[in-house]
Amino acid sequence: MASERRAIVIGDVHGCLDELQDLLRAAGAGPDDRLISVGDLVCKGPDGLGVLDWAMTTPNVEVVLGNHERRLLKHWRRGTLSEEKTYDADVYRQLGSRYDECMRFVARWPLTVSGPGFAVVHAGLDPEKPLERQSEADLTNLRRLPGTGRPWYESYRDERLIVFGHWARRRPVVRRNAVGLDTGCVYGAALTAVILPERRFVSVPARRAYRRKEKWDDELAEAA
Ligand SMILES: [Mn+2]
Repeated sequence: MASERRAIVIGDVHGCLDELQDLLRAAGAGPDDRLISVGDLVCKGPDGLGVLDWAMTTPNVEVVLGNHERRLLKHWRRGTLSEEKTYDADVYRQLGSRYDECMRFVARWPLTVSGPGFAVVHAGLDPEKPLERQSEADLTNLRRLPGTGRPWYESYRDERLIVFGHWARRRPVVRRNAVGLDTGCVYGAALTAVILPERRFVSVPARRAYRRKEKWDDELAEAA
């Protein structure tokens, strides 16, 4: 019987190319694996162009749109440059003359990527709606549900495993039907991937802290 193709879902890279390469090595990633990024390949970290280059030139890579790419894309489509975040200028500097080429590439990224029994989104979803009816804003930005203020995944009841990033914790969120992979590499913690269907976690330490983080939201990861 042919074994199911592995999917290696990779947490928020934020320009940390060295750690991405460490992680791919640690996971034993090869050309037969599906490599799926939760998005936010760029911004905050040192080498956004290097990471985009990896995604552009590696045929088995799929990326879902992150909130940072969504912001860059919105400005690119308007013909403006974003000044919404202090680090946006760094991204433009990193992309340099390849800015247009990079934005054309990012413009093709979907909001979700699916596989057998799982779906990957950048941030979260409204537990009351099917995946096909989620808003772009929720998929790229949602952390806590309006009203209760609780994390979206605590109210998510579906069987389908949702793998997400966006919410940096020192440890991954691991639940029956939801896995959160942002372990704050850009803040000096770790870059994490989950290998499906076996659900094996692989993590590599950040080589250094590229940005400071004042406070970590770890309390809920502990409770999960
Ligand atoms: Mn994000």
